[in-house]
Formats: sequence, structure tokens, C-alpha cells
Amino acid sequence: MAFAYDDSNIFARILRGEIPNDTVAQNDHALAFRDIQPKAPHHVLVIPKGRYVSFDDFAANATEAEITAFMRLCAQVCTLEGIGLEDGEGFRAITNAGHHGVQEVPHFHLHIMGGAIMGPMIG
Ligand code: IU
Repeated sequence: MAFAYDDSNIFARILRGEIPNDTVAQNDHALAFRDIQPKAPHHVLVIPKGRYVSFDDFAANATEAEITAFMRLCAQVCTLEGIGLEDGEGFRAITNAGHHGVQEVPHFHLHIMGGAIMGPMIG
């Protein structure tokens, strides 16, 4: 089954430049920006510039160039925020998908959160 993408979602609007964002870094295929309601001292969302609904959509259908660019941007965010294991204390990277994952925005995004010890995953 194909993943139905909704072009009116808020991250699509950010990518079209209709809504401002606090950009951390970007490359040809992905954008990293600060979450508007941070749940950690460092809370960055990394999104592909392509139209992918969720992690499983991206993992199944993105090109190798898109996947590589996305992952490299994640690494760059960890470095820029000083939370990676090269020069920091670590982080949590999570993605919510669909109803059971409680995904609010239907454009794939990875949350990268650090700067404090994260709480339990659930509860
Ligand atoms: P979720 O994984 O879909 O539940 O997370 C969506 C995130 O997008 C959430 O942490 C929001 O604070 C964040 N966000 C944002 O950064 N900018 C916005 O304009 C909106 C949501 I709406």
C-alpha cells in the first residue's frame, strides 16, 4: 500500500518557506530545525525534503542519496549541538509513526534530544 502524503502538513509548509523555522543545518535532501516546543535542552527535528509520511515510508522508498544525506545531517546536528559521543554526553533519537506511535505531524521526522538525562521512554 502506498503512503498517502498530505501536502498541507506543517513541515511541508516549512519546507515551502511558508512558515519560518529555526534552522540548525541542512543539505540537498534534509533539513534540521529546532522543535518549537522543546522537550530537552537540545531538541532538533531532522526531516527529509522529500514527501515521506513516516519512518517506514522513508526507509522503504527514499533513494540512497536521500537516506545518506539524512543520516549525515543527523550526525552534523549531534556535532553542532555538542551532544554526540565524540564531544558530548549523548542523546536520544526517536521517531513516532502513526496512531500507536502518536505521530502528530505526518511528515517523517527524527527527534534528536540531548543536554540532560532523558526520562523513561514510556510513562
Ligand atoms: P510528533 O513526533 O509528530 O509527535 O512530533 C511533532 C513535533 O513537531 C512536536 O515535538 C512539536 O513540538 C513539533 N512542532 C514544531 O516544531 N513546529 C510546529 O510548528 C509544530 C510542531 I505544529
